[in-house]
Amino acid sequence: MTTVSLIGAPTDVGASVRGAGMGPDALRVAGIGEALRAHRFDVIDRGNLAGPPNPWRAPVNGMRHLPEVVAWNRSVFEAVSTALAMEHVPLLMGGDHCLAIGSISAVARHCRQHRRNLRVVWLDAHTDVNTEAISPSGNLHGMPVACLLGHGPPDLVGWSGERAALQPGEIDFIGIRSVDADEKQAIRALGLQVFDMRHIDEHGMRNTMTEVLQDVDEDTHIHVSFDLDCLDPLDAPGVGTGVRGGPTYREMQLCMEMVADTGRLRSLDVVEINPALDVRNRTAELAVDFIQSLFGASTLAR
Ligand code: 6HN
Ligand code: MN
Ligand code: MN
Ligand code: MN
Repeated sequence: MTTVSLIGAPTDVGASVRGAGMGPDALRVAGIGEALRAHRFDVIDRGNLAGPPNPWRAPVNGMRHLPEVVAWNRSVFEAVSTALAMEHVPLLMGGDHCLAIGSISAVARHCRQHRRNLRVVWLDAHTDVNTEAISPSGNLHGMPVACLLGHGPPDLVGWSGERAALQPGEIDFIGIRSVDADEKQAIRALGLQVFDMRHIDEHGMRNTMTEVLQDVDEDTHIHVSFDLDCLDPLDAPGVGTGVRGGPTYREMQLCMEMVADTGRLRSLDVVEINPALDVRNRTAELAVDFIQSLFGASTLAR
């Protein structure tokens, strides 16, 4: 039986809107553990990691709260590494999206040690490829992908054992509709594969996901990094940086189902749920709904 390790990281140090630190408990209240157990997973809730409070300061050298972001990511890196070493599926409950640095660095190191191919599926309205030199906000939740590709402050780069935890060809972005001007240049320079909303409009989610998952094989470890602002804010109001025009409920379900069908999902981030902005925990409940599909609940054959 597969064991899912729930890891809470209650912080919003990477954002400039407060509230994402309450995400882990919102997911627990929405029944994340019970939902996975109902689908016959073993679930261990590791509780919440500890870390520094949000000091609520202005950016320094283009980055807000760098020491705090480093500290939180260190804890996430350790916890995710521990879960992977036990062959559990780590499910990181954020927190803001800066935590993907620690989470995916741990996954990348694990994949290299075990000679597995890594595929990261980044579900987000944003690409999060800013660096401290080009970020308009200084918020580190807009920079995790750049750090994972080896472009960021020394303190946030190289944790996987190599300068770049990820190669550009190992990550695909889905649902994108908000990219900053200089961030676009960075995406082009890096050669990243971005399936933006325009692509989904024109080709549909089915063709998009077929392309994303085409080279997945039995040695592939799929990591999904699920930023809830990928969804339309009409469906998921509890996010700090919502952008209208996201995938529909069914499009997102199909995306999750097609990942589930591969049988290769091995780790997951669920981030950016902001209960302070939510309506009756709707966003956390929606997240649990999609997570169940991602783990194969809506496939009739299982
Ligand atoms: N997120 N591109 C904007 C920035 O400030 O860099 C927004 C980033 C949002 C990050 O939602 O994970
Ligand atoms: Mn994000
Ligand atoms: Mn986002
Ligand atoms: Mn690709």
